[in-house]
Amino acid sequence: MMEPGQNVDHARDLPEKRDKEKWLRILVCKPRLAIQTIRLNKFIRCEPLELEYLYTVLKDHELFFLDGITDRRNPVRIAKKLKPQVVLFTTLITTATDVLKTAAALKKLDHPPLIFIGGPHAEVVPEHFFTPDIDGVFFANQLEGIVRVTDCIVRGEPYDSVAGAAFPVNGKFVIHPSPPVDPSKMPRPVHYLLEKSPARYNIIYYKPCAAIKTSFGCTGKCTFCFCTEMNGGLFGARPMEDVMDEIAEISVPHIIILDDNFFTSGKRMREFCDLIEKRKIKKEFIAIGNARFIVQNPDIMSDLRKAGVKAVMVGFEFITEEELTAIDKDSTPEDNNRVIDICRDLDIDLFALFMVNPDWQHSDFKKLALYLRSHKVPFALFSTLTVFPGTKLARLHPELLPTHTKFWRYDLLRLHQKPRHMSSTMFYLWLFYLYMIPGMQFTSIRKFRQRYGITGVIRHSFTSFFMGLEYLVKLLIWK
Ligand code: B12
Ligand code: SF4
Repeated sequence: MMEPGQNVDHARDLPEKRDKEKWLRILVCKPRLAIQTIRLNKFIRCEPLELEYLYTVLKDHELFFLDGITDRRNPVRIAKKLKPQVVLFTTLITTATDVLKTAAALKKLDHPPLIFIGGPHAEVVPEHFFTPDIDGVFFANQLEGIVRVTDCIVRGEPYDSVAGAAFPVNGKFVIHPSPPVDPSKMPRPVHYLLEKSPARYNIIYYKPCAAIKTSFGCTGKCTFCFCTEMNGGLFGARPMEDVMDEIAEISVPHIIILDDNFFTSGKRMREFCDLIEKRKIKKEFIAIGNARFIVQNPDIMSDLRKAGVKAVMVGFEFITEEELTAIDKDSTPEDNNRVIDICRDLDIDLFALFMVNPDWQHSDFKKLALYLRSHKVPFALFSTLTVFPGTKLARLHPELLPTHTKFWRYDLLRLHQKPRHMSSTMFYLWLFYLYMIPGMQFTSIRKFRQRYGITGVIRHSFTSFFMGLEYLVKLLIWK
């Protein structure tokens, strides 16, 4: 928990400073992860950029932050002491159940606060939060919306027609549409929490690591993907000069770029490289990007490497043409193979993201295991193909939508239907086995040794193994 917000003079587009008497006391919560879900904390602790964006636009109020990822205290107990007038929740589908329960408990306090919801899940499926305990759900241009609403509250005016949000009127939520955010008008976030405790945030061995977001939405149209539905289904990017100003202010050596696909155009990537050089910025970047761009632009990838892009996360998804076509992925198995070679040649760390399908036979798992070994994939993550509410896949298969409220089940590992050719236990054992393969490869051990020395390799191997075991136990207990 942090002290009430202090003034930082370079945040832009902020409302005029208000009379202190009129400040609101606001508790901003990022919910804890459900006990049943997998915590990546040992390897990944991402800077909570969404909390810092909220800090940036609301910092004239008396703000208290509770980041459930690093602080497991109960928000209701904290609210009892603080008596905030407003509580804000940022939400993913996995935390929706917890948020709704917490909201119900907050409304039973002696001084019940107003409760507003935002974040990725609210952006696409706001209706999951339309309950009597919630006072507003923000789904488009969320930052501008919350500034408008808090201003109205301070002035004692009604706020229930603010665009980009839904508010209850006579017990029924009324939706007020808004175009998505205009990235060129977004405030530059103040990396307040990072600068306070830089050592707290890391992406594997990139430590300390900051997070930035240079664009919103994705140009890809993969059927299973939630990201392509975000930002009103459109893609919008911040001006690169503005991004550079943000990077120049960050004090830590590593930065993860949280764009769903950073590699959207050659022109934008060249601008990034030129500005990094011109401004003499020396940072290491981790970027999320698509295979097709990497394969079609090895020269730009080489420039990006020189500009500091040291690691890429690439959605390989599947290793067969048929499966890639079925999900409307714009890359081929050959593209994925080339990505491995290009990254190896340029000494870029590759984190390959794969999916496993509940319809798979044992032979499909074996094929993927063989692929990982023969292509020496150094780092990989595996998700179970999941039908997320709000996606194209959900529209195609409405019968697979949740009939329960255990939203924590959407951790991208759990099964939502019985596997077609094996038991659930066998499916999870295969998943566990796949997770163990990349860490045992010589290429990944060598990378860890370069970073940590031999004791680091041993420590990491133990951590990976026991974390894998924790995954397996949790998956088997809460199948
Ligand atoms: C980076 C990332 C992570 C990081 C953590 C990031 C973080 N800051 O905590 C890591 C790798 C740890 C991670 C883990 C997981 N993630 Co993730 N992640 C992402 C990714 C790629 C980017 C997120 C991002 O851009 N954050 C930056 C902030 C600035 O953006 P933002 O949260 O959208 O916030 C903006 C607005 O929404 C607004 N806002 C946010 N909160 C609030 C609240 C209020 C009140 C208001 C007014 C405004 C507001 O402020 C910001 C201004 O732009 C997204 C994809 C995406 N496009 O969102 C997936 C995504 C959010 N993750 C997802 C999932 C499922 C997970 C996991 C469950 C996966 C797993 N295997 O366990 C875990 C759960 C972790 C958790 N905390 O619960 C899904 C969520 C789907 C859903 N329906 O909710 C996404 C959309 C990916 C996908 N394709 O499905 N993730
Ligand atoms: S899987 Fe990747 S490329 Fe496809 S829509 Fe999602 S973020 Fe975009």
